[in-house]
Amino acid sequence: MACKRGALIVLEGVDKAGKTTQCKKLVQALQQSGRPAEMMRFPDRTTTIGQLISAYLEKKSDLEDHTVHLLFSANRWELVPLIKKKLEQGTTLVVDRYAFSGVAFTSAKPGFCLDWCMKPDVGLPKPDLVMFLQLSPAEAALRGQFGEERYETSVFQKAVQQKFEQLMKDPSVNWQVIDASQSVEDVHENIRTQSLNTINTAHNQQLGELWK
Ligand code: NYM
Repeated sequence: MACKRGALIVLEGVDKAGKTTQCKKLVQALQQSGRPAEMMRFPDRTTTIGQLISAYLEKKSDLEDHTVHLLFSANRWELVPLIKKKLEQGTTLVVDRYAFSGVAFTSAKPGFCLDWCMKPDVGLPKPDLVMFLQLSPAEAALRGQFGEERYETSVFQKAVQQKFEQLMKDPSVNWQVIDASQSVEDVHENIRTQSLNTINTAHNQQLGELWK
């Protein structure tokens, strides 16, 4: 009997929303309940392309804006064979950022439109569920200072938030907004419930293609 496929679950949101903490907690909870699950994150800074991106984010190098956008996308495409293999094997993937961050961050720069930014990611494996961790800029500020990396300013993050809101209007993607201002445990419970429903339905569905 062919094994049931895993679900592709993505967490998105502006910086400080708690994505990484929640991805880790979700993977742990799924594994503890006997469901194979692994975490992935984008950018994946371990690959050759990921190292170019990492140096750019750390301001150790400069890259032209279109170029770095395409590198972020290439960094997802290079992981597609692995993503498909894991899902086919029945492993659920919990992904910290995906193409939505790619589009939201680049299109927040002057001179970029959503449409151009989406193009390179058209056809990527389509997430079965995208949870947007919603946190107001004021609440994000209460969680402490931004780091030193590129894009980590409140002005830019506000622009990114607006781009995410535009992307969330697209009904072809299964968006769920999660109130990230609650306690870590309450947010986790919400995310876990949504994920379990998705894992159960993804079993019987074919993996889709994003924005196609
Ligand atoms: N980012 C992330 C992009 O600009 N484009 C992308 O495609 C992705 C996946 O990189 N500020 C930005 C968002 C973040 C930064 O940070 C990665 P972190 O802390 O590794 O998630």
